[in-house]
Amino acid sequence: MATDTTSLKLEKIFTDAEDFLPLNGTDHVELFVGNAKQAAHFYKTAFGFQGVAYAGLETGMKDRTSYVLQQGKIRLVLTSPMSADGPINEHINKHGDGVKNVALWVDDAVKSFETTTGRGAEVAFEPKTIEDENGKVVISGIKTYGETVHVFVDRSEYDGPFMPGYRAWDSHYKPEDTGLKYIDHMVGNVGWGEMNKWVEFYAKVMGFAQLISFDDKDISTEYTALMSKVMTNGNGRIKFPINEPAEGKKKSQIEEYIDFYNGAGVQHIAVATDDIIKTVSAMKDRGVEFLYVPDNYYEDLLERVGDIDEDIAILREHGILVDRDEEGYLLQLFTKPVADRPTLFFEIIQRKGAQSFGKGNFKALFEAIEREQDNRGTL
Ligand code: TYF
Ligand code: FE
Repeated sequence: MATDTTSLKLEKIFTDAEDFLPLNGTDHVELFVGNAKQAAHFYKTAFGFQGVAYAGLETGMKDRTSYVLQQGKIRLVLTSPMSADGPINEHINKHGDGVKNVALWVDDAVKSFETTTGRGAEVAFEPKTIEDENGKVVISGIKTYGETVHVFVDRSEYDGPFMPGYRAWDSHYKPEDTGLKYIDHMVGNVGWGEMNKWVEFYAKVMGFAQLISFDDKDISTEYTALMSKVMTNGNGRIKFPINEPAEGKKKSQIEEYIDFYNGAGVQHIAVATDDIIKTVSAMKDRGVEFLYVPDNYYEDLLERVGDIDEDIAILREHGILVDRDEEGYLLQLFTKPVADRPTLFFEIIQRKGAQSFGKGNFKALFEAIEREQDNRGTL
């Protein structure tokens, strides 16, 4: 591991200090899936999300059905097409189930659109106002890596369940939550040699800065075969690491993703909890599969991370990983892919001071991922 001990800091590498794209946070994440009804059941049952809103034939939506789920501040939208053709079908045909829209909550969706397209963003869709009896929402969209879109959402004049066109979804089935609070970061996988292009996109077009830490020195080791840089917005609420494959002894996990997703896309959504042991045991009980970490990971854990509040035996029982940086430590664990293609997965993370991403766990983590790749015959 690199021994540079400068603490994690924001470094504006491409732009000046002005935040020309103020973002309040993540508004929602929309997945295009083959069967939204069943996916909604999965995220409720296994992850503990609650049903919030619905749009479909009953609400006058003809071409699609969408379910909105929420837990803490995390809002997921699951959308399936209602007919044979069209862009949602094409997206699912090409990518399988995956993230289409990473929506960002802004005060002005028109200005956000004009600023970013003026700085070179490609248009996904022009600003539009949608209205119903609950008020109005203004949305606009720009393209990012692959076929992924950043939607800007201004909901300042709306007071309804999700957006105009949706109605409250009141299901009798309300499984208990699992303690998930907010999205900590969302990672994009991009093609060979494309990481810096997208790093530059987030810097120039969206005013993000690279989050520099001792973490990102030579991240590409014999185990990882990937490179990664973390981009963050002005107030630090949005963090987007970008991975690209690297040449290694084995096939890069990023290349495996790109092969199955047929291009760049969201690799993982990291969700924060303030009690990872409780969250992970609840999710396991409900059938979520996590990456397996061998027992010997825990043998030298205390030497590596020093004193921690948690009982190592319990962390070991659940396979929870720990890493420390200059500011504190973090606990994290990764699910297996949530669909059949080895593409999108989730990370459960609890931060106790640390603002980094678990570099000390990369060896154990990447070996675990490689074992899974080996089982799939894709290594
Ligand atoms: O977001 C991160 O950087 C960490 C580590 O394929 C990581 O969660 C990096 C790459 C990867 C899986 C996890
Ligand atoms: Fe992560």
